[in-house]
Amino acid sequence: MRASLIAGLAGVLLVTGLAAPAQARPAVELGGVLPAPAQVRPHGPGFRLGERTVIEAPRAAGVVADRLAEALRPATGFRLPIVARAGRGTPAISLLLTRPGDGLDGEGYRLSVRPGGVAIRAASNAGLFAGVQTLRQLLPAPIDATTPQHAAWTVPGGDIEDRPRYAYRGAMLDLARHFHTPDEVKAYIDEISRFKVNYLHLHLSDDQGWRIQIDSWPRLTEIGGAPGTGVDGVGGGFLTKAEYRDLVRYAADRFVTVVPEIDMPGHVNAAQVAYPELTCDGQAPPPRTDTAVGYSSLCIGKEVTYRFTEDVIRELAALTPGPYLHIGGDEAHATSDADYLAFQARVLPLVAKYGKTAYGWNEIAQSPAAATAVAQYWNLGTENAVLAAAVARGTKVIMSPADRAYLDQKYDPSTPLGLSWAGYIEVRTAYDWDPGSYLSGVPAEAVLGVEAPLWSETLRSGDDIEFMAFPRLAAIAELGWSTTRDWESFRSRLGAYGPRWTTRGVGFYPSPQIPWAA
Ligand code: TNX
Repeated sequence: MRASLIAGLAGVLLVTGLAAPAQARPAVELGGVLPAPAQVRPHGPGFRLGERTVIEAPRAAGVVADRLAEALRPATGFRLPIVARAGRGTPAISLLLTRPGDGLDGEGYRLSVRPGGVAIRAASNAGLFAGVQTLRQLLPAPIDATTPQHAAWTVPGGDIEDRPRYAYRGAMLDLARHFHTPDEVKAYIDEISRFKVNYLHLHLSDDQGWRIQIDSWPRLTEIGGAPGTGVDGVGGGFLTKAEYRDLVRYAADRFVTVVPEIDMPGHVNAAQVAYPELTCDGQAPPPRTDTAVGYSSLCIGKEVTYRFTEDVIRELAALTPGPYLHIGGDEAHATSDADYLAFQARVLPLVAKYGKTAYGWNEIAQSPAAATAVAQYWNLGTENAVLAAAVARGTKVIMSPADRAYLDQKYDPSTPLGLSWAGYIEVRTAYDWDPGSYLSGVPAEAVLGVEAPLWSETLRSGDDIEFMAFPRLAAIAELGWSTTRDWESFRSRLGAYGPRWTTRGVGFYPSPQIPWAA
C-alpha cells in the first residue's frame, strides 16, 4: 500500500508543519466540483494516481472506461490499462455497475476514494459517466494538459453520493445564423458533458440558412446551406446525414442526447428561397442574411406545407435516437393566430406519428395539441398564463428564461459579442434563480429541466462560442443538476475551475464577480 503510506506521510508532514512534497497532497477539495454533488464526506487519506494504476471495468461499461482512459492518459503519461479485474493489491479506479435496488438509479452514482483505489458505482453507464466527470475535477487542473506533466496527483479521500435534480439538462447551439462545423460541435459536447449536461439541442434551420440534409427536399441545403448563407453573408454550410449521425454517436458516447430543431411555421425564409411553392403566392422571397425575426411564415392553407413538414419530421425522426424532436414555433408574427392553431393541430401530432415527443418554444402552448408536448419557456418575466393553462392540461416545461439562461446575451455593456434585448446577464444573474418555482402557475412537477440556448447571430468561431458560453453554462448546469443553490459556494468552485479552461485553451469570459484562481 505504497499510496497510503505516501498519503499518510503527507498528512503527518502537513500536521507537523514541515514542507510536504507539494504533489503528494490533494490539490482539490472533495466537494470542489461543478455542479455541486448532493452529499460529500471527506475522510481519510486519498488515492495517488500512479504508474501501476489500472482502470477496472466490466465489458458493459467499456464506453465509460474508454472516456476515463482518454481523460487521464495524456497528462499522466501512464498506461492506465482497462482490465476486467484488477489483481489483488493493484491500485485501481473501478467502475462498478450495481443492481437496481442498490439505492442508486438513473444517473446517480457513488464515488469512494481510499488509498488503495477509487470506486465509482452506478446502476447505469450514464451514472458511471457522471461519476467519471466528478473524478476528473478531483484531480488538479494540469490533468487536462495534452502532454505528460511528470507530476504525481492525489485524489482527495472520502465519499460522494450524487444524483441529478432534473432529467433534462440542456445546451443549445444555433447552426442556422452561423454554421458551426462538426468539430466545433464536438468540442462543445466535450465541454458541456464535463458539467453533466445531457442534452444538446441543435437549431438547424432559420430565415438565413438550412443546415441539415433532407433527401426528399434536396434544395434546402443545396441553396439554404450554400456559402454566404450566414448572417451578413458570412459563412454557410450544412451537415450531411452522415455527419449528423456521426455527431449523434459522438454525443451518445458522452451521454449527451441530440435534440434536432426545425423551426416552423415562422423562421422559414431559407426554405422558401429554396422551394418557392412553400409561400402563399408561389414567388421566391429574396435570400435574407440580416437578423430581423418574425417576417416569414409557411402557407398554412396549402397542402404542400404538410407534405414538406411531414417529410422533414420523418427524416429527422429517423436520424434521432433520442425522445425529442423540436419544431420551433416561436415568433410566428407573420402567421395569424387562427393559422398558427391550424398549423399546430396538424403538425404537433406528426411528431408523435414518427415516434417522438414534440418539443417547441413556449408559443406552442397556445395549441390544444400541445398537451402531450414539451414547451421551452424562453420569454421574459415570471408569468405566462397561456403556458400555465397548457401545463394544467399536461404540457411539460423546460426552462430557458431569456434574461437568465440565454448565453447569447451580453454580460455587460462592454461585452464585444452578443445581443442585449433580454438584458445583461452576468454570472450571478444566470445562477441565482430556481427553475422549479420561477413561473407562477407552473408547479415544480411540470418542470423537466433547464436549457441554456446559444444563438449565433454575432458568433462565428469556436472562440466566440466559448467566450459567451463559459462560465455561464456552468451556472445553468448546476441549476439542472444540483438540489442546493449557494452563490458563495458556486463562485468559489467556479473560480477554482478557471485554470482547467485555461489549460485546455478555452477562452472563457473572466467575470469580475468570480475569484479566479491563477
Ligand atoms: C429570439 S428565442 C429568438 C431567436 C433569436 C434570439 C436572439 C427564440 C425562441 N427566438 O430567433 O436568435 O432571440 O437572442
